[in-house]
Amino acid sequence: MATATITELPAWKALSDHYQKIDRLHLRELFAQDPRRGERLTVEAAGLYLDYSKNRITDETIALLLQLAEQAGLHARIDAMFGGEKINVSENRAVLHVALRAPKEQSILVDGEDVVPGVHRVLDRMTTFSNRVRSGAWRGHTGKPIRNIVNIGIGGSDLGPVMAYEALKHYSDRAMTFRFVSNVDGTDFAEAIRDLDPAGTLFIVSSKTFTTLETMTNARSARTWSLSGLGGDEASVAKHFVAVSTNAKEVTSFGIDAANMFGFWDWVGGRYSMDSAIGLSTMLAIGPDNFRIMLAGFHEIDEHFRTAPFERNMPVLMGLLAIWHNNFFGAQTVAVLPYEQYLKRFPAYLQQLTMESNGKHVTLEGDALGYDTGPVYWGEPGTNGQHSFYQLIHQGTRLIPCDFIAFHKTLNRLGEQHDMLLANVFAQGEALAFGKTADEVRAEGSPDWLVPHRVFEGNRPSNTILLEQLTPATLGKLVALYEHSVFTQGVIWHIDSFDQWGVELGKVLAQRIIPELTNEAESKFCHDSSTNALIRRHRTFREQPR
Ligand code: G6Q
Repeated sequence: MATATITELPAWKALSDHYQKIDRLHLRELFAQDPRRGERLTVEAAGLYLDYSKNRITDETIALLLQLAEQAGLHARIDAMFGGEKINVSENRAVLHVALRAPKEQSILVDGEDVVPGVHRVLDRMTTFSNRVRSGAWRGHTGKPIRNIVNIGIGGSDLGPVMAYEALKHYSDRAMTFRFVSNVDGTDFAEAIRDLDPAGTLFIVSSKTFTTLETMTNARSARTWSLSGLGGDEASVAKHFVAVSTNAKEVTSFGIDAANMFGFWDWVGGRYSMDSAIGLSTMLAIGPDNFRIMLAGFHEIDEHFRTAPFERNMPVLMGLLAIWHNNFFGAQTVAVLPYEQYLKRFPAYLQQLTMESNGKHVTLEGDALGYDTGPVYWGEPGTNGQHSFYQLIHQGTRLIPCDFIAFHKTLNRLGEQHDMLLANVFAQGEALAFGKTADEVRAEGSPDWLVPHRVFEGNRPSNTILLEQLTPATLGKLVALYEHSVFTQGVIWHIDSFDQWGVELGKVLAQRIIPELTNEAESKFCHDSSTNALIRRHRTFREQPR
C-alpha cells in the first residue's frame, strides 16, 4: 500500500457500511440461518484447528476482510519479510525470525548474505553445549556437574524462555532445576538462588544488547554470589557463566569468555527470539532433539502463512478478525484463555508479542494514525479465569473477544478431569455466543425481579483453537500462529510492528534518577514537583535504620 491511509481503501469503507448492517445481528440468528456454520467457518492447518464461527461475521464480512488484506498489500509484505527486506523501517533492519527455523537447505539473503548457515552453526554449538551440560560432561569449577540453570534476562530475553520452559516442563529433564531472573528488584534474584548450590549452578546471561540495566545488574549480583560461593577464584566464571547476545565486545568486557557466547543477529527482535540462542535454557531443559522439533513446528506454520491462500490462511484470518473487532466493533481488549495448565505463562508472553509489536501511534512514514491499533491482550489459564473475570466477559458492558486454546489429549490423565476441562471450554464459547434470554430464565423458574440479573445477552465473539496435544512441535506452531497474526494486523494498520521506542525510553529514564537516590549530598533535583518530592521522601526513608 502507498501512504494513503487504510481508512480510504475501498474495502475499509465497505466494511464500515457492512458493520452498520451486521451490528444488530445476533449469533443466534446467524447459526439458525446456516445449520452448517460451525463446520464451515473453520480452518485446519498443520494440525491446528481454528473455529471462527462464533464471531459476529457473515460470508460477506470475510470476503471484505480478505479484500482489505489484498488492498493493504499483505502478499507483498509477507514476501518482503521472508525475503529479508528491511521492513523494520525505524531501525532499518530486516525481520527474520522465520530464518531461525528455516531448514539447512533453505537460503535467505540479507544484504546479499545467506543467513541460514549462520543460524545452523549456532544451533549446532548450542546442541554440543547442551549435551555436555545435560550429560554431566561439563563440570563446574569444583568438578561437580551442573544441575541448576538460571537464565538472567528481561523482556524478550526472559518471557519466551520462561513461557517455553513452563509449557514444555513435561519434556524437561526433571533432575535439573531451572530458574528465571528478570526484575531489577533484588528479591527476584535472592529467591531464585536461595536454595541453590553455587558449585552446581550455571548462569545464562541473555541480553541482545548486553547493556540492559536489569540484566547487567542481576548478572553482576550473580557473579558476586557465584564467586563468593566458589572461593573467589575468577577462573570459575568460565565454568559458571555463559552469554547469549549480539554484542561480543560487552560480553568479553563482563568477563565471559567469547567461546562461551552464543550469538544471534540484529534481525531478530527480542520478542521474536525464543527460538534463537535466547532459547538456550529451553534446549537445556528439553534437549536438542526436542528443541529442533519445536523449530520444525514453527516452520510448518511459517510455510502455511507464506503459501496458503488467504481464505484458508489461519494467521491471516485471525489477524483480520482482530482488525474487525478492534476497528469496527471498537473492542479494546482481547482475552487469551488457554485451557492447559502448562500454558500458564502464554498470556504474559503474548502480551509482549502483541502489545510491543502493535502498540504504535504513527504509520510507517511517521504520520499520525486516524484509527486504533493494537488492543490490550490479557488472560489466565482456564478454568481459573471462569471463577473471576469471566463475569465481566459474560455480563459486563464491554465487548471482549476471546481466544480459547485447548488440546484433545492431556499430558497428565487423571480420571475424567481432561474431559471436564474440555467441557468447560466448549461451554464457555457456547454461553458467550448464545447467552440466555429472559424467557429461558423465566422458564427455569426465576421470579420476575431476578430475571434481568440472570439474563445473558450473548453475541460475544470467540475463536476456538484446538490442537491434539501440547508438544514441542505444537508449541512452535501456536507461537508462530500468533506471530504471523500480529504481523497481518501490523500490515493492515500500516505500522512498524518491529520497533519498540516505548521500551527504549524506559531503558534511559531511570538512569538519570538512580544517582539522585543514592548520592550522599543532596543535589538540586530538576524534575517536576511531584517527582522531586518522591525522590526526597525516598531519600529520607532509605537512610533511616530498620
Ligand atoms: C523486545 C524488546 C525488549 C527486549 C528487552 C531486553 O522485543 O526489545 O523486551 O527484549 O528490553 O533487551 P536485551 O535483550 O537487549 O537485554
